[in-house]
Amino acid sequence: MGRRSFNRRLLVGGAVAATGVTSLSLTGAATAGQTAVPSAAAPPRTAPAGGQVRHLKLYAEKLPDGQMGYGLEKGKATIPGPLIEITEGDTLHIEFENATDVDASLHVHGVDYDVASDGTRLNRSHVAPGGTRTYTWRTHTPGRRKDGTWQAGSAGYWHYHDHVVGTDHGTGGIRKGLYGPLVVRRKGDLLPDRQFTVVFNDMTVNNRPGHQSPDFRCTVGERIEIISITHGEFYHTFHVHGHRWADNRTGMLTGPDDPSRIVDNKITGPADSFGFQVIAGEHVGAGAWMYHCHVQSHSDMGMAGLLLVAKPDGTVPGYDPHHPPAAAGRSGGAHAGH
Ligand SMILES: [Cu+2]
Repeated sequence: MGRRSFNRRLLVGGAVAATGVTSLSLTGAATAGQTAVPSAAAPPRTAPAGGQVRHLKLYAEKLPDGQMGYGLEKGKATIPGPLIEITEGDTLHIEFENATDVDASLHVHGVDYDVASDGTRLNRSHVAPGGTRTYTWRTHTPGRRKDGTWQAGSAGYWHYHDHVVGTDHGTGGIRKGLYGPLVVRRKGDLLPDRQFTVVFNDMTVNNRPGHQSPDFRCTVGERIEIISITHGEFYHTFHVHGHRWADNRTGMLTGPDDPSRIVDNKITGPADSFGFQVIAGEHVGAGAWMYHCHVQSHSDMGMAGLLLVAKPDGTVPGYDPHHPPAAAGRSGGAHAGH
């Protein structure tokens, strides 16, 4: 389940059929199931200019285990919800259907919307059970205001979540899994071959029970993108073994003079989000590389999983999937990662 739960993308308004796919990419990156073929010579694809008007249907549902999730099709809700990708300048109309038996909503971070798309009970922008509502997210490019000052664009690693289940702050909805990632690209941003979303929610990763955190699989040389979101009551520190990134908007340096700090660990608090791209296994090779919260008691309690970087033949050196370190917790996975 873990492998299916992290890499779900869909091209809408593009050429890829939607059936059975549970996320939305409007920037042309690889889709789920496609095997990216890394090439050392070919430059990575980049995000095209925005300015499109997009439409998307999104459902909120109760899952069989009592949790809740967002999905692009009925019966296909996931935790986290679908990865939605747009480009600065795009407008996205989301027809949201509340298929749960309680009031629910869709509230987004980072982009532009009016109060009717806020997704809170206080301005009546939530949805009753069985109801639908269209939420509109707008984005803009960076530029100079008329007064000469500079305004930021919408690009970033953002997220969306319910804001009404349980309390007027969506505390119950977030706890049960009503959240998902949103990536807003800037024209020219590099596009990844593969994407993984890691949500530290209370003491879980992606609402999975302790010591059952998802593993993420890729092939050495692929340009992978990790989207990190935090929810719940605690602070966490996201760490991945063998890889490092720039602590800026894209997670990548733009050139030799980019002063962004290089990190391999980042502290996050509730509702924080960030992301980055790395070349899987670059300078370190294929292997079962741990990722985990670096708050020691949190990793001990199971907030740890594996970034499985396979060799081109599909094998992961030192990793035996038939003997997962479940009994001893993911801490046992350290053997595979070292
Ligand atoms: Cu933690």
